[in-house]
Amino acid sequence: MDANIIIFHLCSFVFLILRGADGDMSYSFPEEMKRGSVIGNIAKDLGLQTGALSNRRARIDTDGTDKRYCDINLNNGELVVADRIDREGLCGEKASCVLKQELVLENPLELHRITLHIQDINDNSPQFKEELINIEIHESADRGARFVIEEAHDADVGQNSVQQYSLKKNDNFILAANGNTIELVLDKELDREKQKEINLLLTALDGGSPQRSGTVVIHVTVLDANDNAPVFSQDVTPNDINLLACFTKTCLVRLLFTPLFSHIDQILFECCFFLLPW
Ligand SMILES: [Ca+2]
Ligand SMILES: [Ca+2]
Ligand SMILES: [Ca+2]
Ligand SMILES: [Ca+2]
Repeated sequence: MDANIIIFHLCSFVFLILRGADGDMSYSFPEEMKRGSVIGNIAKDLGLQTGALSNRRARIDTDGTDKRYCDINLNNGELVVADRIDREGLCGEKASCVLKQELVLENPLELHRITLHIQDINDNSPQFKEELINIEIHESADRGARFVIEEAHDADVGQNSVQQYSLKKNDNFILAANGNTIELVLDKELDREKQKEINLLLTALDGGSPQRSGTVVIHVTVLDANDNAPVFSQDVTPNDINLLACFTKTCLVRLLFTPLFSHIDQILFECCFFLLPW
């Protein structure tokens, strides 16, 4: 190949790269826009006559791995949404979500990078892993005792993710939320003999507009503690005691004369019998 031709091609290559770098375009728009929604106007942004786009067979290319998310309307130069752009599906928990596309023009060949910054919208609600959380707490638990509750998740990011929790007013518990740690705090001691089970309603709220929320029921089973002494159901009179003593004594005498009663048992029994205050 002629040296001049090589130099010419080399210069063209440098020219293309420079044109490409100079003509990069960047657009920022929300996820989930309908197909055909307008992102921007490429003809205007590149300073081209509208007819130039179809004359130069303008098209959107991908580098082979990226899907084609936008398209050009050759009649008016508008860049439009070509496929669903779901920020959660594309970028997950990343704070920034960027898609790269490429505009190709022919005669002469030009490449322009198109950078799409996808903004999050609040299209997901906070969700708890379970619909019902079961916990067991002893009635002897002290006031101030804390019980960790699993946090809620929201697929959106930033303000659109979970921002706060609220616990429906109840007699025994308040809520303590510190970052991702959610705790029930015992504010008034439990009494199993008064209430064996308590249902609490916990709500997680995001900071989006409109705000979205998710709820979970916390079912508390109050476990028994030995906090009551046995009591007679009615007053016991001296006559009741005498009757009981007489009955017990009769049983013991019968036992004493049972043939199977061993010699040692008899001695022990006689000691107890004579020690009893009857
Ligand atoms: Ca989405
Ligand atoms: Ca979202
Ligand atoms: Ca959300
Ligand atoms: Ca008890």
